Amino acid sequence: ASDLDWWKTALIYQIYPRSFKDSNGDGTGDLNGITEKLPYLHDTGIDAIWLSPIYRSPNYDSGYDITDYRSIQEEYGTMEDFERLLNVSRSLGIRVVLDFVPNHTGNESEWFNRSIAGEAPYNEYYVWADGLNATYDNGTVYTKPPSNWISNFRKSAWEFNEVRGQYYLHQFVIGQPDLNYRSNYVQEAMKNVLRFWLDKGVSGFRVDAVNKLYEADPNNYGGVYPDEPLSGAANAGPDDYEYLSHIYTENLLETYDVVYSWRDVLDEYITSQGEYKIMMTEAYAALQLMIRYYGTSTRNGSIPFNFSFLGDINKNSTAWEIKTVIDRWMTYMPSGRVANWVIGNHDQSRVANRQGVDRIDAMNMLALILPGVTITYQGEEIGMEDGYVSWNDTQDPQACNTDDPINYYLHSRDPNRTPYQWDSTAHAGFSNTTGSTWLPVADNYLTLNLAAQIANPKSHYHFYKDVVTNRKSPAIQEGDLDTRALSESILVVTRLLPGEAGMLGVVNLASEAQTIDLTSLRLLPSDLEVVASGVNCALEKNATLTKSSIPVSGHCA
Ligand code: TEU
Ligand code: CA
Repeated sequence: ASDLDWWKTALIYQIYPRSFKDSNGDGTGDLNGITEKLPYLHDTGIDAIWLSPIYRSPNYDSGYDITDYRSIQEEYGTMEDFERLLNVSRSLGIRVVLDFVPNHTGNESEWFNRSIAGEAPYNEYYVWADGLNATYDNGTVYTKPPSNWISNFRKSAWEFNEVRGQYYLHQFVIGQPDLNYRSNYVQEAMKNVLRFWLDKGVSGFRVDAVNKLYEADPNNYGGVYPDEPLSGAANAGPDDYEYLSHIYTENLLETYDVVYSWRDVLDEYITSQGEYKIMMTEAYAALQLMIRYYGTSTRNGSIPFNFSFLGDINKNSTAWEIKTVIDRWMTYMPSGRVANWVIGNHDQSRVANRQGVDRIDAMNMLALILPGVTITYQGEEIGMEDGYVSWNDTQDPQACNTDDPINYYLHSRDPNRTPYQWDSTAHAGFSNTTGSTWLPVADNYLTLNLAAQIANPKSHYHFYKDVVTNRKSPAIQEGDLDTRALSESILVVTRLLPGEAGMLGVVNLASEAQTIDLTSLRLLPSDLEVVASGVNCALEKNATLTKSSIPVSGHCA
């Protein structure tokens, strides 16, 4: 695809830098490790890499608490290392997309420290508020937070700062103070962060937690931050995020204009760099709210991540249900916009755990043959599984903040962030440290690793790579989409383009082999080609369909 159109069908590989490849033996992944593995990514056929945050950070939230947006995390390397990564990527035809974290900085940032000190204009960079006076039953007066808001990672979203004598808002951990988007200074400062990296030649951004940018404006509520109503969610305690309905802290309408204004910044670079810059926004929200990120009839926006494969499909989903999930997005998406498919990320259980090992190939295939952008989270191409991380080894604040050494794992994102399993050597080839790796390597690495899968033609990796090769066909790049559930267990996806070989993907969710009657589909040109079928083994690849039916293997026993 051309430099202006590449993003419309980009296969983007999400790299979690801490866990991808450690080049200097300190047990933590780094930029030179990524550069070292670029030839592998090129050989796999991906178009771009998205790097989870690589900026300086004390790691209260694994790098999403940023000290300086224009710096490189020391344990990951230097700015020169980054520029080398960019150059090597470019020489291989791989574009680099960065993580842009606009909702909050880290609490070690200079902006925050100047804000604490009350220095203009930083004084208004964050969401500061006075505490409220309250009285205990015994008559003692005390101060309580400005509202009942709860952090995504449990407990009050307000933290008192002694020096400034006020509370600041943090929708995530205490070390992630929320920026104040009602300040024009913040709006401009963040646009300049985008420009800093665009000037270096990055190809766009994944935008973090964008639906948290704005909170209710006290000016509209008699000068106070309004309390959020109880959600009524079962099993949610008063410290849990799910305890409240987030009507004042999520998806406020002001958000969209900011996203559209970032699009304008990115578009400044189309002429100067001759390349379209992608923007993908992360917002877990209702479909109608996500769709608005695309833009309006007069303004362009971003590509909202489509998280429905993560949230709305499980181990028991039928072919009909999966079809519904696909069709829903395609129906709601405004015409002329680009879809996006996500089957995993660093915040969610692995596909192997969420949808089951039998469905790894099916999910990879769907994500790769549907129209639009697709994201592969590192390790999904080999079907990595959630690793075991003990309470003592736990890093994720979402788990630590439960203070519960027994049930913490229900909230932990560490299991899906364990180091990439390259081979069967020590630390799975991720690191040659003599100590320990930042998170333990999953103990199945001796058998589940890339090297073993490269050696096995029936592996997840070879299946993935074959579909990636097929993805480059005109039919998958541009063809029309048709989805059909022939039964509870057979899902058929076709991509047809007049004058080109069509592409057909069949998912068999049953454990036994089945034969499907293609004539019943009534859409088969004689040159339709099978991309892949079956689940996990015995794939019917590249068979030209001159016959009226094809056998579809069941998943591996
Ligand atoms: O996640 C945003 C977000 O909404 C998360 O709370 C998500 O719902 C949760 O992790 C699911 O378990 C983004 C990043 O992807 C995440 O890693 C960060 O922790 C978070 O923002 C704060 O920056
Ligand atoms: Ca916010």
